[in-house]
Formats: sequence, structure tokens, C-alpha cells
Amino acid sequence: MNNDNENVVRSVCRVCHGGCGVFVHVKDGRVISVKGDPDSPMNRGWMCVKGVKSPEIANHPDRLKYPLKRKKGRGEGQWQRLSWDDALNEIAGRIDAIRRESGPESIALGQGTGRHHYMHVVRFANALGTPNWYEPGLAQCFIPRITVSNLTYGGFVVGDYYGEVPPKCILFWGHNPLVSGPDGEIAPSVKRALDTGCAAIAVDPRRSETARRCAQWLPVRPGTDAALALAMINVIIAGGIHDREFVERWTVGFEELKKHVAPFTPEWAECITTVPASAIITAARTYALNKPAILEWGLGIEQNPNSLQTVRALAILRAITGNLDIPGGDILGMNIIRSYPTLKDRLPEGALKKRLGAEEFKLLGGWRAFMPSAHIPALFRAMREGDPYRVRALLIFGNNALTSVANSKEVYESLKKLDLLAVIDLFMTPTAAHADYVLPAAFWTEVDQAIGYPLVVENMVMAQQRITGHHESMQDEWIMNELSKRLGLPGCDDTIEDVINHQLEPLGVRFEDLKKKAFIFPPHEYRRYEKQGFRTPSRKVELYSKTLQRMGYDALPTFKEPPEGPVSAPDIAEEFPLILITGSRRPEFFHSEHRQVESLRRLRPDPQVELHPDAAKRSRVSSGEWVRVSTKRGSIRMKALVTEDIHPGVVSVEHGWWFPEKDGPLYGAFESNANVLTDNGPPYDPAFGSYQLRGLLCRIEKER
Ligand SMILES: Nc1nc2c(c(=O)[nH]1)N[C@H]1C(S)=C(S)[C@@H](COP(=O)(O)OP(=O)(O)OC[C@H]3O[C@@H](n4cnc5c(=O)[nH]c(N)nc54)[C@H](O)[C@@H]3O)O[C@H]1N2
Ligand SMILES: Nc1nc2c(c(=O)[nH]1)N[C@H]1C(S)=C(S)[C@@H](COP(=O)(O)OP(=O)(O)OC[C@H]3O[C@@H](n4cnc5c(=O)[nH]c(N)nc54)[C@H](O)[C@@H]3O)O[C@H]1N2
Ligand code: SF4
Ligand SMILES: [Mo]
Repeated sequence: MNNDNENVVRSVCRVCHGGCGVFVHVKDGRVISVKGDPDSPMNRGWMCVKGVKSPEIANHPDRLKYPLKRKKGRGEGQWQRLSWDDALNEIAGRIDAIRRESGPESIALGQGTGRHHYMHVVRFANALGTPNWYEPGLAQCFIPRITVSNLTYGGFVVGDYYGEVPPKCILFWGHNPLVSGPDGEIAPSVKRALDTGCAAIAVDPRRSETARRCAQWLPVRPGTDAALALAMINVIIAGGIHDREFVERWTVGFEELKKHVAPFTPEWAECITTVPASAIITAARTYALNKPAILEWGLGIEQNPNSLQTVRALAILRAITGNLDIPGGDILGMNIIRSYPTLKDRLPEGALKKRLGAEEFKLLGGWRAFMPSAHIPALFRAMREGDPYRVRALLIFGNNALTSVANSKEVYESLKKLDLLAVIDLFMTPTAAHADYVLPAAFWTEVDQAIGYPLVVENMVMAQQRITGHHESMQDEWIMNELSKRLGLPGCDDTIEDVINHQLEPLGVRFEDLKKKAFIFPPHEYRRYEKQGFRTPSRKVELYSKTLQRMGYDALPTFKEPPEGPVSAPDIAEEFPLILITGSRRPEFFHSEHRQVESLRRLRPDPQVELHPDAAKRSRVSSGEWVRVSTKRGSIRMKALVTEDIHPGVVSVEHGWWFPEKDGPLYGAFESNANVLTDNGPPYDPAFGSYQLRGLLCRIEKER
């Protein structure tokens, strides 16, 4: 306590996926500043620029204040204010009618990445009896890494930045955690590890902020990472520098792997990846010989139609070098809290069969999936075309689908076909502007939650607490519970606090206690597998995966050319000669958010495209000029940054751009939006249904 009307409360920032322990300073019921908690093991007092600006976001004049219902046609921008009771009654009434007429599967739920209410959306879907929920990450983000980890070594891993032994090497692969963390790791931890002078390698077509801190940069051709990883496995096995003892005692399928990778020499990979064979050999030896080593993997390996096998190759690299669950290596999650009660047993058997895309993409939507969800292209097709049945309603809890889902124009056509669209958000986004109902969501300082960090591994748990309020904004979980009550759904009597207490039970604390402690972080138990084996069918690391084989997928990782690339599609490359990657994260923004936050927007006023001087010369483009980036699907405006820090054939565009300062309902959502350039069509990864967001073909021209 400072003085009468100012107080300070400990919590955890969640402007991004979150994890920074913070002190929230509140005056007269408003957040006035947020400061890093030096005692938090996650961030030790550090905060990024977005987190520091939390008060500006929380108190932003454009934040939604009340439930709204459209007065005129969709997208005409005429709204009528409703009470919560009326809004919830009306929406529940319409859901109920659609449920009766067309079955619960015709109601879909959408959400964004890793928010507080993530698992509650899954719970609400199960209670409602619909198998159809989506998040624009999943097949393109995190699900391949989690699922492959589970299949290969029975749990998810994260770099051990928190123990007493620092890593001797970090291999960053398609990941830029100095900017994008935390996704499991947090920028200052990575920075601290790099500051010890450990060996560091980056595999990335851009010399990213992280790559700049690495002695070795491997500018891989986008989408060819599996070839690079297979060659590194080849070098390590051929050179006998794998961890023999670990491999012998704790893995299955090594002999098959050895035979399988024999043809994948560094010279073979050089032709495919454009990375010189000598650099591949050096990187492989550096990683294998500097133990303990962390392998930081990111989106660069998932946003392509060979995500399963690319991620598998990296998981194997980590295992054969014996870096699993050792101090300073990649540690398996302790999962110290109970998993969220998602009421999955309440989803009827028949509903499972109706999950769109599940039969085809078994590791995204089938019973073996980590968190079964619908395949986005199939779901949006069902909205548009009624095939195989019509999806009539969509409730979106925090996703600006018009910017974040691939093929934005098709998303637009799909949304227009719905009988009911309700969007719950902090701001009036282009997506919300096309809704029938828009409901105001709570910001992170207005939310109660217990959250395990790093995400998925849950080695520690932190308390986030409702400290302030904003007009009539409500926490998403409350909104879902209120709809559940009106629809008579299971679980509707459990309050948010009941669920949190259920999760905390194994720790013997209640939410009230956790709030006082701020976090619980037990010491890590390394090499638990020595007592109980790995949580796989063989109790060992499955280099050769019989489970995948039984499901009809390759048991050992393979490389496939990206479908829209200079090798597979030379005809397209004639007109679109450059390789496009989209979505490399910027520190100022989280996806499509924060374009209206003045202090953040000032740091990056315009959408940017990065390209190499060679490409710039050919296109007669200079830094600072507005250009058009086009693919065979569409064209957008961006400001050029000409830089040596990118593969000469690659162009990188930011994602998530719209312009809150422009006119609604679109707010310029098609002008500079990376997803006007992307496609969501086949071919897909056969297990996850991932499509290509990186490694597409494009061209760049000066704007006329
Ligand atoms: N500030 C900020 N932080 C964020 C987010 C945000 O929007 N803003 N988003 C959050 C979310 S949901 C996620 S999933 C994470 C993502 O975080 P990261 O996994 O770090 O993903 P990106 O920054 O998108 O991409 C990482 C790197 O992949 C490279 N890359 C592109 N294509 C390829 C390729 O084919 N191969 C290889 N090897 N590399 C490639 C890019 O150049 C980029 O430097 O960030 C999270 N954190
Ligand atoms: N081309 C391309 N597209 C991509 C990517 C890429 O790299 N390239 N990355 C993909 C990835 S990895 C991901 S995870 C997705 C991200 O996609 P999303 O996570 O859906 O991100 P946004 O579209 O910005 O939508 C989030 C919305 O939620 C709102 N919001 C924030 N907090 C809350 C809350 O507590 N409650 C509610 N109800 N709303 C809230 C924000 O205001 C914002 O409008 O994008 C994907 N799209
Ligand atoms: S990294 Fe994420 S949690 Fe940490 S301060 Fe930034 S936005 Fe907040
Ligand atoms: Mo993501």
C-alpha cells in the first residue's frame, strides 16, 4: 500500500502468452503502471515494451464498454447498447434454436492463441455438444511440437534456463525468442544464457534478433528444414558423436534410423536447403559436442505441409544427442497442476464423428490428438458451402479471423454466410464489426486465473488476479458460464474460482493462498525417466514410431519439397520469383493487436516487408518506399526494408495488419494483411492439416 487510493498488487502480465511476474500499480480503480517483479523466476524484473504499456491498453478510449447488438445490416456500423442479461438471453435463444434445428455441430466456437480462457472454450464446446472449435494457431502452431514430443518421448520439453547448470549450446531453429518469447521460454532467460558465451546457432532465412547473437547463422531456404535436420542427424550418426549410452539404453529404432539417414548427406542437403555442406557439418558437430544443449524450435518448422516430419526430425536430433531432461538441456514438463476440467466425456460419441476435418487429420482432430479441434479450411468451407453440413453460428472469443486466418478474403465470404456471429473482444476489430453481437472482454488486469508456466510443461504456477474493472467488460469464462446456464449445459454451476481450486488441489493450496504467494516453483526433478521410463508405449524414446506407422504415417522422418516453391512450382516461380515468409514477430505487437495503442504504433507506424539488396535491385526498390507484395492470390502494400540480414531469395512480411484509424467495417483489413497473400488449400500435412504460411512464391514491385 502506498497511500489511501493507490495500491500495488502482484500478478502476471498476459499481453502476450504471458509469464512475466509483475507489480500492478492501481489508483482510483485504474491501472497506472506495471513493473517487473525482480523475484519472479520467469523474468527477474524484466518486461517487454508491450507489457510496460499495459495501462495504455487497459484504459484505451476505444475499448469496448458494453454489450452491443447490430441495429442495421451486418457491417453497417450501427449498434444498439444492450444489458448483459438481454444480450446473453438473446444469444442463448438463438443458439438454442439453431441447436434444435440443425444439431449442436452447426454451432462453432473460435478463439485466439493461448489466452486465459483457452481451455474454457474447449469445455464450453464439449458441454454444448459441438466438436467444432478452432484457433488459428494449432495446425500451424504448437500442436505439431506438442504432439510429436508426446509421441516421441512422452511429454513436452522446454529449455532449462532455470537450474544451476547453464546450456553449453543453443540451437535456435525457426524461432526468434528474443522477440517472440514467451512461448515456453522468456527473452531475458535466453539472453542470460547467451551472455554466458555458450555456442549458439540459428537456422533461419532471416538473421533475426536472435540469429544476430549466434556465431553461426544458417540461412535455410524456407520449408526445407526437414532436409537440413536429416543431414545433421546423418553427420552425427556417421561421426559416432551421438550419445551412445543414452541411445542404447533409452531409445528404440536407432538401427533403422541410421540406415534411413545414410543417403541424407550434407551435400544432398546443400542442394535442397542452399546451406553449404560445410556449415551443416559444423552446426551438427557443435550441437552434438557441446552438452548440455537446448534446441529452441519455433514456427519456422510448423507452418508448412510437412510439419509432422520436420518436427519429428528435430525431436530425434534432441534425443540422439542425449539432451533430454538433463540439467541445462531440454527438460520434460512437471505439470504440477491438474489439467483443466474440459468435460470431454460430455461430448457425445456421434459428435466426434462430425468434427470437420478430423477423419483426415487424425493428429489435429482425431481421438489421438492432444487437444482435438476442427480443421480450419473444412470448418470455413462448411460455413460457406454447407459441405458436408452447414455451420450456421460462430461465437468468437478473441480472434480477429479476418487478419489471422489464412486466405482472408475467403474468411470474409465465410463469415458473411453465417446466421449468427457473436464476437467477444477488447476492441472493435474488422471481424467484430461484421458481427450480430459484440461483447466486451476483460483485459488481463481484470481476470482471475492460475496458470502453469512455461506453457504446456507447467513447471511453475502463477496467480493472475482481477485487480481492476472496465465499464461492463467481463471475463470470457463468465460469459460462457452465463450462456451455459441459459442453455442448461453441464458444468454451468462451477465458478471460475471452483475450477482454479480444482486445478491447484495437487499442490495443497487454494487460489486465495496462491494470490498471496504469487507463484509456486518446485525444484525440477531431472531424468525422471530413469525411475519410470518415458511415457511412450515402449517406455523409451521412439526414434522409429510404430504408433505413427499404425496410423498410416511415416515411422521415420522424411523431407518433402514445399508445394508452392521454386522447385515444385517453376511455372508459378516465373511470375513470382521470390520466396515469401509471413508473420515473423515484432516486439511492439501481439498478432493483430495494439495497432491503436499510440505509444506502440509510434515505434512501428507502418507494415514492413524485408528483402535482400539483390532482390531490391532487381525490383528497383529502396528502403522506406511503399511497395506491393503479390502472390497468385492477391496483393498488399508494405513499406520496404532492404537488408543483408535475409536469404537473398526471400521476402518477409509482417502479419496481423489492419488500421483502426481507417473507416469500418474493414478498417483497411485487406490493404496490408499478410493473409491476403496466403492460401488455406491443399496439400496439407497428412497428420495435422498444416498449410503453407511460409515458403510461398511472391513478387515485389514499387508502388505506382
Ligand atoms: N511480440 C510478439 N510475440 C509473440 C507473438 C506476437 O505476435 N508478437 N506471437 C506469439 C505466438 S502465437 C507464437 S506462435 C510465437 C511464435 O514465435 P516464433 O516461433 O519465434 O515465430 P516467428 O517469429 O513467427 O518466426 C521465427 C523465425 O522463423 C523464421 N522462419 C520463417 N520461415 C522459416 C522456415 O521455413 N524455416 C526456418 N528455419 N525459419 C523460418 C522467421 O524468419 C523468424 O525469425 O510468438 C509468440 N510471441
Ligand atoms: N500469415 C500468417 N498468419 C498467421 C501467423 C503467421 O505467422 N503468419 N501466425 C498464426 C499463429 S501462430 C497464431 S497463434 C494466430 C494468432 O491469432 P489470434 O490469437 O487469433 O490473434 P488475433 O487475430 O490478433 O486475435 C486476437 C484477438 O483477441 C482479442 N483479445 C485479447 N485478449 C482477449 C481476451 O482476454 N478475451 C477476448 N475475448 N479477446 C481478447 C484481441 O483484441 C484480438 O482482437 O495467427 C496465425 N496467423
Ligand atoms: S513478454 Fe509478455 S508477459 Fe512479459 S512483459 Fe511482455 S507482454 Fe508481458
Ligand atoms: Mo501461435
